[in-house]
Amino acid sequence: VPDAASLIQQLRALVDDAGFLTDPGRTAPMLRDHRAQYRGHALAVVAPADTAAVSRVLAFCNEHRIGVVPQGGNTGYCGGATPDASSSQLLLSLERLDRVRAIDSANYTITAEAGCILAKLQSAAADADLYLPLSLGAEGSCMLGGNLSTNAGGLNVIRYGMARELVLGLEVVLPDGRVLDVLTGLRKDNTGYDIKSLFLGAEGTLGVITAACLKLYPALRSRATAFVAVRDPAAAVALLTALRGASGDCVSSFELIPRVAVELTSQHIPGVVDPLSAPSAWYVLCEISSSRPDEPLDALLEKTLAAAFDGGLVSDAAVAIDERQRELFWRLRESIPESQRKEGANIKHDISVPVSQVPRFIDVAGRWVEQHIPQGVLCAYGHLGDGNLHFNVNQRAGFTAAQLQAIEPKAKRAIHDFVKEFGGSFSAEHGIGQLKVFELERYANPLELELMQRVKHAFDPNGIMNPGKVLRRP
Ligand code: FAD
Ligand code: 2HG
Ligand code: ZN
Repeated sequence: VPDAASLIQQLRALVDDAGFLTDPGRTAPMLRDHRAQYRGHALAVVAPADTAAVSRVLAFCNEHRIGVVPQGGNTGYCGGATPDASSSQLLLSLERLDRVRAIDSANYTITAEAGCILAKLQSAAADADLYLPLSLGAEGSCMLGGNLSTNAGGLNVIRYGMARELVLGLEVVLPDGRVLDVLTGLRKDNTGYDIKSLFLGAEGTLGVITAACLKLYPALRSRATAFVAVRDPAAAVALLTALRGASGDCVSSFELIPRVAVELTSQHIPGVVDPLSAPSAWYVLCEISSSRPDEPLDALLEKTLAAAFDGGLVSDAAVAIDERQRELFWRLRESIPESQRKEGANIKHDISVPVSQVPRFIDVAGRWVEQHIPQGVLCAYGHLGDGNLHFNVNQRAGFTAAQLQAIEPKAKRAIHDFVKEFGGSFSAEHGIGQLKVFELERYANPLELELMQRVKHAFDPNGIMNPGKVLRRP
């Protein structure tokens, strides 16, 4: 059996010089997760330059039973891209696979490699007068391969779906090093099982995504954005229904924001101010958009808001008058996670229930938080249009992080049990990683879990792909 030093030497020979990372200044941040909840040690850190090099590395790891942890932008919330502490796993960064391979304007597609930063892909599409709708707060650093492997959601799901729904084709390196090339741009292709879809949301446990072909849309030419004080979450849902109806289903974002998030972002994030003059317990940030130029969307939004005001759903609203103001509204929303981090510790629950059930869920689960977590403040916000709330609890002033963290297991159990009662999901968009492996075992449909284990075994019989993530090691 080769020793670690010999394995490292052989791995080094499989990549070019720039692909073998040893500088601790570079590798240290790659060996902990974004929230610094997990720290790992790796046998080696490699960043192959192309698909062929990824293939060589995986074939070698499969032969020697070396666990492989793929990593993109390392912005994931569940520790999925962090190796364990054994120093026996390989960290495989996709960051150098960063080429846009093609844009086919008539086919409305972009083909790009896994290490492309999402914002770069959005810009590439815009340069071709097209639109890539995948958008999330981490878009300046998360990468396409990570987005697809977590089946990321984000801010435009209500109109365009999750990352999965944008994928037409994939290039994937299988654990044994073979390259599965199904990188087509076909919108119609009913030729047997949809194998590629299994890699979407698999969090690197079945293979390594090296490239993808994504759907694009016509560029947006009209847009209206409002920051709205709503009476309560039920009023927010009623406003959503009204806006969907009035706009011909042009709602592209519909985000719920509680007062505490406005306070935290105004306090911690430079440039963020409360857009409205009087405080309100709840707000909505909504956007309607169209690819038709000069559509009077502002007028339509104002008319809908005025009717909601008359109906007692809305107490005040600001419709963005220009791009600067629109950007400020979005900065407030997108910097909520950062402002929470600056405030102190927080417990995250990334949950979803049917949109119609969100108000009752906030009521029931919110009451539980109030009664059982005196050391925490509920900060429930997120993608109301998708029924997805970040039902987070922040550290309350006067209490320590440890005091909040002590209640985390009990809180998680109670909140996730409520989610189950409501027919919801305990992981709406952030995935499982290593954080929620036991939650998956507890709440998944047992037959579905068995099928997942069988799929894992079929794709990765030696168990080298991201061991211990999503599913427990056998
Ligand atoms: P990483 O963190 O590097 O990896 C995530 C998982 O994918 C890991 O399991 C990793 O092993 C695997 N992986 C990475 N690349 C590959 C590959 N090429 N092949 C196979 N497996 C791979 N998420 C949302 O869904 N919606 C949001 O609105 C949202 N907002 C966020 C806002 C902020 C400020 C932050 C910090 C995060 C947010 N996230 C959100 C979470 C995160 O950004 C997403 O999950 C993102 O898609 C992860 O991409 P990444 O490149 O950083 O992946
Ligand atoms: C968002 O929607 C992200 O801003 C982060 O998904 C959520 O930090 C969180 O809980
Ligand atoms: Zn989110």
